[in-house]
Amino acid sequence: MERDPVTCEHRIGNAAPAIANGSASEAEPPNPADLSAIGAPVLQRPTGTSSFPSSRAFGPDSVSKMMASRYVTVIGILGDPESGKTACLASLYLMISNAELAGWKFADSKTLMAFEDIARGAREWNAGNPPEQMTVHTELSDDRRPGFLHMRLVGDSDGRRVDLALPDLPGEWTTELVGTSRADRFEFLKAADVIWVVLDGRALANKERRQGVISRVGQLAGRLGTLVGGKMPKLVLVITHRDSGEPSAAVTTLLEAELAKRDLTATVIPVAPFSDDDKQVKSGFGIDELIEASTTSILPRVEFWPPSDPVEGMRSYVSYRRDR
Ligand SMILES: Nc1nc2c(ncn2[C@@H]2O[C@H](COP(=O)(O)OP(=O)(O)O)[C@@H](O)[C@H]2O)c(=O)[nH]1
Ligand SMILES: [Mg+2]
Repeated sequence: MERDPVTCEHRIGNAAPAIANGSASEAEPPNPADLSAIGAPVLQRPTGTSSFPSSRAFGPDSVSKMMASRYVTVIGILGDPESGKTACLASLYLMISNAELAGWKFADSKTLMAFEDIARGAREWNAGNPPEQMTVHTELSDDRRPGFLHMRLVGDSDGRRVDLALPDLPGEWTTELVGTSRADRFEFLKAADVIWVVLDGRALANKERRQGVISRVGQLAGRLGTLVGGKMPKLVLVITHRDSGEPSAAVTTLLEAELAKRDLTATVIPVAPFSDDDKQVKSGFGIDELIEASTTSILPRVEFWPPSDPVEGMRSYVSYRRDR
């Protein structure tokens, strides 16, 4: 400020005489309360959680908590060991994370670590060769509670947001459900919107194994019917190994007939979460269709306010939806 520096009151040499001139400051005894505060924390500890959420698989209680705040589409995934359940989830994750899933974009996932864990197998290529097994065999830390994966997607065409809760269950659970009807761990299916029954396409293509697989689907559907008590969620038959060939019309008809015996219908979707022959069928084939089928409701859409010509004396407003 262009004043003489010597006159500056903040200069060290200038400050000392100021204290010496002040009368009380030196003579006052130190306050004991101030002394005891020395070394104590300067700031209050924040009360919120200090770390990021774990992002591992959800327990059923966390899914319920999430369902309290928004609509969550719960998908039940059943199928024998090695049928391709984990592969479908890993493929879904790899597709959406590379923006390859037609019609959908990634919006969020609360369980990224859990997705990473199941997809890791597919990334570990040795010397340029794809791994023998793309997925690791599913084992749960808790044998009684399913672990859920969460993913939020946004539809490209309508901006629709869907939250999916997908459990990655060991195939042994399905085997035990069919064999011994052990159903306690499948309580969550009562809240499911969709059930995927994952079938190994190679077993269905094989004439000797085919009938066995089909009658097991029937038994499984029967067990599911008893489990959910009447109101069956939408059934999707997911046929993997599309890369080894398309399921024949005969197979689809037999599957549908088997379900019809129990008054059930299902959507059949052939998929190839991974492909041995990328030129014929690309890895991730059919996963977009699977998601589409799982997110569209079986109920017809209700037109919110259908247009109609006014009629003199008609009480349209009062009787709106009375006939539904
Ligand atoms: N080529 C090919 N391999 C598949 C397909 N689906 C699953 N697999 C493989 O089959 C094996 C068993 O699949 P997995 O998902 O672990 O079976 P899960 O026991 O039902 O979870 C894995 O090595 C997958 O990579 C497919 O459509 N094509
Ligand atoms: Mg698995």
